[in-house]
Amino acid sequence: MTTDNARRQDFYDRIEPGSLVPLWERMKGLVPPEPTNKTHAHVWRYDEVKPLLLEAGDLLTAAEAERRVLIFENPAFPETSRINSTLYAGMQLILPGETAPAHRHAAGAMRFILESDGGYTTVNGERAEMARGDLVITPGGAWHDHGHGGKGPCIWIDVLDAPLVNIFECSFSEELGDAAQKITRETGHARAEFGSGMLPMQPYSPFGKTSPIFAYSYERARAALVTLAKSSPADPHDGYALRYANPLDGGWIMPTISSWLTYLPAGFTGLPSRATENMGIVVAQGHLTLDLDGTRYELGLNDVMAVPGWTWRTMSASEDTILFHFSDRSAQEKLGIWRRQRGRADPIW
Ligand code: GTQ
Repeated sequence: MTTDNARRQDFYDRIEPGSLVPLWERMKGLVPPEPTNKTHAHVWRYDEVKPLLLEAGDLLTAAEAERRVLIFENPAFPETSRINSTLYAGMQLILPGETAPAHRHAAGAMRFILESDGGYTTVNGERAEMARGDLVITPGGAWHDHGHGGKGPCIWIDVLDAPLVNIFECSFSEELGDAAQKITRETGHARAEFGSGMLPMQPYSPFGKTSPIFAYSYERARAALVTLAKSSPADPHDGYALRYANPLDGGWIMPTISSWLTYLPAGFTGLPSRATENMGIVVAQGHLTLDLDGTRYELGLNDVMAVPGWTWRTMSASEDTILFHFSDRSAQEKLGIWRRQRGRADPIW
């Protein structure tokens, strides 16, 4: 036996310089019998992060920083700028009168607005006002700059698919050179053309695989959730959930990142479920109690949490609660690898 092992080791040592490795020593790691998620469940508290971000506002201008952001870096992935295995997220600040200068990149971004009185973003020449709870997207490749003509700090959560783009080694980026783009279209143009329950007669997709609507209103979404809760039962696992949808195909609004809003009425206690997607949660209203594989997490207003995939999770809420969810489900579905169990007996295959 020992001689066998010694002979094998000798073989491995001899093939190693030729950049060869025996699969039979690696099989379990290559195709694990079930997901072995490395992402840590981690909470970033708004009342801890916001003062630090405001302090950064004193250290440098938005123009100097290009983007003044504190990255949510998962403790499981130091130095990688990831909130979980596949996604980037951070908290961005601009102050009145500032501009985060125009640039574009292959990575796509979505932004969930936490505080804004007069903040706006411009995407390919069209401006969108940003109000609390709004979701604004920057499609991959689209020019974008952010500005603030109002009062107080403007703060939002950025979610980018940059880690995925970088796994594929497909990143491009460039700066425009001017702080702000020229405005070429009326504010509200995209929403009028694609987001009023109607579509252009001649089909076209200005942002390719990303939704042509780049600003989704919280006011409208919140009203929709509350209205549907009046006359339909909550999903026993997910509460009332509506996803942000691309009006051109009904799919997710970005090819890589999924996003949805969840409404949990006061007293909601959910059932456990789990899915392979790597997820993040932002509390938009109320308070979430989340049980993850038997560990309890309490999330308050504007807190952000990284939720590892394939973990049994159960949501409950003692007051009316609204959550912004984001995940890599959109990418996983395209690759045909997304799986979910809504009960322990649910089949995986
Ligand atoms: O606002 O364009 O958090 O390019 C990271 C990279 C925000 C942005 C981030 C970015 C942006």
